[in-house]
Amino acid sequence: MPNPTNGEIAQRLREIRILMEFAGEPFFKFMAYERAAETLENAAPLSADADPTRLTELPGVGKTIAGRIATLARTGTDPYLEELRAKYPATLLELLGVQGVGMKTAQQLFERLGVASLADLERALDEGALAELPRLGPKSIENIRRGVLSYKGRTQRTPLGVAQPVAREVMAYLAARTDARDLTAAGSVRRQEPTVGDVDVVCTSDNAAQVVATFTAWERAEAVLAEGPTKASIWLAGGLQIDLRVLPAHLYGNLLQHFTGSREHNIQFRELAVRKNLRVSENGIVDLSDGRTIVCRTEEEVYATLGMAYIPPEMRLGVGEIEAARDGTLPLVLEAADLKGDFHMHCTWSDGRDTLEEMIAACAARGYAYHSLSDHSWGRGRMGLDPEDLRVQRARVRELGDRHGIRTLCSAEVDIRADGSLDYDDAVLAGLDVVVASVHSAFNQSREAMTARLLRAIENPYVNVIGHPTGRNIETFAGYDFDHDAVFAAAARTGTALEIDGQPSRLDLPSPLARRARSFGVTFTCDSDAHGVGQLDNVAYAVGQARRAWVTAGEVLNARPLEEVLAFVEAKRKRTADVNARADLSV
Ligand code: DGT
Ligand code: CA
Ligand code: CA
Ligand code: ZN
Repeated sequence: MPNPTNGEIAQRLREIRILMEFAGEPFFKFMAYERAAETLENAAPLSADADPTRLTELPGVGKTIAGRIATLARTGTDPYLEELRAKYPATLLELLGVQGVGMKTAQQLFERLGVASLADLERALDEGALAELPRLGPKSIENIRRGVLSYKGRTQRTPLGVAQPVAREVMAYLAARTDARDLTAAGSVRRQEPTVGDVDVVCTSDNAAQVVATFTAWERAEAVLAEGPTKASIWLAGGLQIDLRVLPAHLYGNLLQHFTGSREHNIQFRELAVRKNLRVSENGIVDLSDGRTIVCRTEEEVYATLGMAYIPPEMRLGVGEIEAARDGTLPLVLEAADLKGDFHMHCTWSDGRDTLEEMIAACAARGYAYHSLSDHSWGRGRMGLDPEDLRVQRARVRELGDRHGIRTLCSAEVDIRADGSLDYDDAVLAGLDVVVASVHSAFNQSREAMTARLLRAIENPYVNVIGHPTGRNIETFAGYDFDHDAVFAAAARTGTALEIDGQPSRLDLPSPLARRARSFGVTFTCDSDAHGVGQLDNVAYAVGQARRAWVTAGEVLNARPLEEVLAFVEAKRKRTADVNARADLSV
């Protein structure tokens, strides 16, 4: 174990302090730990063999605490801390972190109701058990209920796929019931972060009070956290917070830019402004040479005032976009309207909810020029298509595509087995128009094995797209381990596209990796991975992630006309055949 830092030791001292207070120790005793924690945070780093007698020279550190600090520095823990931990579950700290739950209330909850965690507290609230406690009126109980929501909101991030529809829903509600204009989601939702802390919505109105009142009266609002003349915050069931701000119309550009963030982007933006003798704030841009304030109706004006290109919100991450916009090298990123099709979707033939014809009709209705049906292959335990099914589906696909006026490509999402071989043999794959291959099993292989597995799939002449390349789940799994650069290089060299999967739980490739893949010259696809008609819209999340990665339309296979897609497939088959022919000659 590495040496604990001063900060870590201070954290343990605070844990002791909280548990002592909880145990009913006298004020002066536990506060000594608080003071010692503060001292340590401001002291020179301790070594593991810190001498207890020297430690008493630190301000506010007596003999007992000096001994504990020395033990903590040496071992990372302390007998007294362990004694307290044995008596009180660690989850008590959650309870004490809830606004509205003071020390006294926490003690009562623990001793009388056996409430020792956030989950216990939620259960007790639901059962109405808190009303039994003395000195806890309905108002305090309501405060605790809000505190629980807030605690969860602070500690749990919400998937974009949940937050974005909520943002749309509340904006539609406000648009219908008030005179709010310029309704826009700001913050992390606008930047299309895979998960969000809270939802920010901004608008303009001549009647801010009415907009705020309508917002706080929304039927989905579980509790109102704050309400002012031009802003309010509500919580929904489950703890998702929505912040609303009603902005003056003439400052809309400045404020939207401010509330879109990211913080890093805004900091860099302001630094650049200062170098141009401009001071940026949410209330306008002050020209320091003459004291004039420039207010902007649109965000475009904000960026133009600083002499730079407009930066799309998804790119505002503080990762070089400011410099690129200043230098005129910011790429023109993919837009939803660039997409001409979608390569990844399932129907009832495998694990989709809607029929083949429903999926095809829905793709035609979206105005796609083409799309491909990519049901699962048969090797997995769940339903998948065997080669004969696939042959039958292929005939149906042609006929239904014609009927609905769209070119439906016959495809499959073929499992990449643990050894990198594929679930269909080459003769079957050769009969498909385009092939998606994905890893759905054996995620815990070694880095070497997983890299070799992916490379072998990429080398297959019939594999055109690697589906959800990292296998991550945005809430539960970071993705399997493999050599990203080796895979990106092979994908670029062989003409194999890497998918940006728009299913909200996946968003895979993750945008930082997609940005890296760009530097290898990789071609991407932006797909919905829809398992039903309603999920075809997921492609918008894929576009959002592509934009975060600076991906341009030229780099996206399904932004190209059908002939180019077919040529991409043909080129790989031909290239591999040529390589094999050359290999045969040299034998
Ligand atoms: P989140 O909610 O954690 O997913 O991330 P954001 O970016 O939505 O953060 P949030 O909701 O706290 O604030 C929205 C935007 O407002 C943020 O991206 C930038 C701006 N903002 C908020 N507070 C501050 C601040 O203290 N300083 C600066 N410079 N900007 C802020
Ligand atoms: Ca936010
Ligand atoms: Ca916020
Ligand atoms: Zn899949």
